[in-house]
Amino acid sequence: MITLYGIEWSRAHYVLFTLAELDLDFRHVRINPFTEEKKPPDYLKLNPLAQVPTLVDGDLVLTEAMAINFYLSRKYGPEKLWVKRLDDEAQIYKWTFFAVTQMETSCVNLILHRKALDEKERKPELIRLAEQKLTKPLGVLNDHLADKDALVAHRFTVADINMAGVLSYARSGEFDFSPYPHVARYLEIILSRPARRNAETAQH
Ligand SMILES: N[C@@H](CCC(=O)N[C@@H](CS)C(=O)NCC(=O)O)C(=O)O
Repeated sequence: MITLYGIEWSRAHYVLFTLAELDLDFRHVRINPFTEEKKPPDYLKLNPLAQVPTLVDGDLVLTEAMAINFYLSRKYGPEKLWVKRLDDEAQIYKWTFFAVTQMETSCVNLILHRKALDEKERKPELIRLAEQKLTKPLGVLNDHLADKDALVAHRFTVADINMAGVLSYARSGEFDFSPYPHVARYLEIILSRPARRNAETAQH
């Protein structure tokens, strides 16, 4: 039995998208990382950083959302979400690391400082910095997507789940994607997939 820890608006949503694409059965423990729910010793044994998401699948305990998505894709959906050729696999890693290292902090800051935090904790300067930092990587991504609807191998893969998951924080944080029309079109395609919509509403 698979168990996923982490409420749906946390980075657990990257994993919920993958579980839904693969139509997998799982138990969802909706831990809110900003409350005491993440502090019980049993949970800290699974995730010593007291963060979400965490996945448990049999004897495997796995943290880090992107690692979880790679694992689920290779184990349960190699034909659907993974690729056969090593150079395509390398591109899955490249675009996932690109999303996480070049863009994730900025995307999360947009939603935190525009919407999620109490108004008195919001910092407009972090919004400006996030928008500025996104310019270069989004330009690169926009060029890459000019003639395609998927990042790797001309078909939907886990790289798209990871990229769209990260960028969805910017979209919810009211980032203006109009200077990046190919990214905007791509996001619309990926985020309107039925599995993604189901992942947002399903209860497990
Ligand atoms: N690199 C980790 C980051 C996990 C993370 O920061 N999760 C947030 C929620 S989205 C969290 O648990 N924050 C609470 C905390 O850091 O104490 C991953 O991708 O899984």
